[in-house]
Amino acid sequence: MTLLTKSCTPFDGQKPGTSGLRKKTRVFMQPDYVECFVQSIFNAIDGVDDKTLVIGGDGRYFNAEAIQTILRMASANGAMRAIVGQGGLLSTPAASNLIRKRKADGGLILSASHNPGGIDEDFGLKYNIANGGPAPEAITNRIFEETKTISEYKTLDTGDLALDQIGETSLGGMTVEIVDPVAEYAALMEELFDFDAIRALFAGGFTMRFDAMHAVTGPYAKAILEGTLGAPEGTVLNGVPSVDFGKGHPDPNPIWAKPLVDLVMSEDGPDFAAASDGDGDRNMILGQGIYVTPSDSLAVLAANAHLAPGYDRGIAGVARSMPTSRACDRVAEALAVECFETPTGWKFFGNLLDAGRVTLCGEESAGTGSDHVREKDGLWAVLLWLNILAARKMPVRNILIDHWQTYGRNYYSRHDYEAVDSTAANGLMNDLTANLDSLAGQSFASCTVASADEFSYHDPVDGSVSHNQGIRIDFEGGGRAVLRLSGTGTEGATLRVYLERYEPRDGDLAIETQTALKDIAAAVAEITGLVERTGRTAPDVMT
Ligand code: VG1
Ligand code: CO
Repeated sequence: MTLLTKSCTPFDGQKPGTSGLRKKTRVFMQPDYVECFVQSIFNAIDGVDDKTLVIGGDGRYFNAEAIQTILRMASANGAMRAIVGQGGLLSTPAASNLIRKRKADGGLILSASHNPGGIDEDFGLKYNIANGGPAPEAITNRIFEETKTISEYKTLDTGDLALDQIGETSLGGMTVEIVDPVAEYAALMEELFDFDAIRALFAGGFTMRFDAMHAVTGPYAKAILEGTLGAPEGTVLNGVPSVDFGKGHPDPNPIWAKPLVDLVMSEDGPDFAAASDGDGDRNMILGQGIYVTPSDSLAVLAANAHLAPGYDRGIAGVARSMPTSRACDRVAEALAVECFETPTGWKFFGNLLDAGRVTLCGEESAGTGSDHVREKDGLWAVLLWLNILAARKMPVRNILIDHWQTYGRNYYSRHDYEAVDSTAANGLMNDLTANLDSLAGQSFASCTVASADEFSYHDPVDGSVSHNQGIRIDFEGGGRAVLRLSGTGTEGATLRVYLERYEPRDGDLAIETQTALKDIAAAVAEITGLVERTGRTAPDVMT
């Protein structure tokens, strides 16, 4: 086996976004593309000599090929050990857990999350640090700088390694350890939750459906829900991972997981339903006849986490991304714990979790998690809900109603305008930014702007500052709109408009969500000239 140093020329645009580098699969498949990015990661972290890396992905098209490339390069760059999920599979939270449990120096996770997979769809790659979380901006910026000047990479002239047998083999001087992707993760879940209570819940006839959307959580959900917890076979739907996610869009929201939503909305639907995304870090929660918005889910979990053994001493604090509704802020206030507002993307929670300032965190984009790993965790959220349902012995709907009657209700919805012309989307955001200072006091579609600003985050742990993290418009009476451009899209620009309105606990708690937010949506359209600029009269997705 020969060590090769190959010369290469930099590719444009290898800039990690909200969650790593995401591009069309064919972009990643260009000769040297993965190699240039991976060598740039290695260079940015002062090499991988003698290091241990966790490597795995969500199983999408090109996952297996990219892993072989990464393994050859890790070995050629002097890594000591690579811990790889069997068949190249690891959910994002399971990878985070493995990095922590095995005290690895970092990990490479291959995923484009909720985006479709296939040769004409999306692919992604990101680097996680030793705490198990996505690399913070200081590192992703360094990676990007490296990609601009990369001139050579190291690899081996070997063939592919079989990844289907659990155990150790070697590749050059590096040990490759192939592990069961589920085992360590399942053990962690058992430490956090009252499995006996959940087992009793299922034994008592409680029904559930978990839609794995043909993505990575299938084996995890089958092992834990149907295996350990005794839910009947058939509880897990679409549980076999496939490279193109059954040609679907593995995004657990009411649009892409519509069959599941239809099922729980029907009269004889299950008591509880949930879904996860391509890489297993997102979750959607439903109860019979009701959809739980991710922001409400975070608030309910914060208010009830103490019912699970892993959190029975209470929570230290909560953090939410800026566009996430402020429902959890009210819970934090009632619990007298700290509440933090961070930019979009899980990498901003890492410092707060490491410092013990927060126990739970969440994002409106169906991401919830805790200090058990450093990624959001779809199945974890589902199991915490199950633990709460087992403890409180009431339906999801009643838990939500009770929550709103205690804290008031934050009506909330996100409107996405996808594949918008980039120039038009940037123009909209730039002009809005330029006019921000003049908005306060003006009225639009019956809403008066109380204040408007561009969000900058001052990390309270390491003092770093992140600018340009989205625009916040607060309206009189407690309404709010947030606008930002997606950092995970691969086609044109995706404009995200986040709408929120608070209704106190003695107010009307049963308005249809879009109706409740109609005026705020109209005000945003008027302020930004949305229809004229984007040519869209309605969003592509509303969550
Ligand atoms: C989106 C979500 C964000 C999430 C990110 C990664 O980013 O809005 O909340 O952290 O995806 O999630 P953006 O920049 O497109 O809005 V995942 O499940 O793709 O790892
Ligand atoms: Co994801």
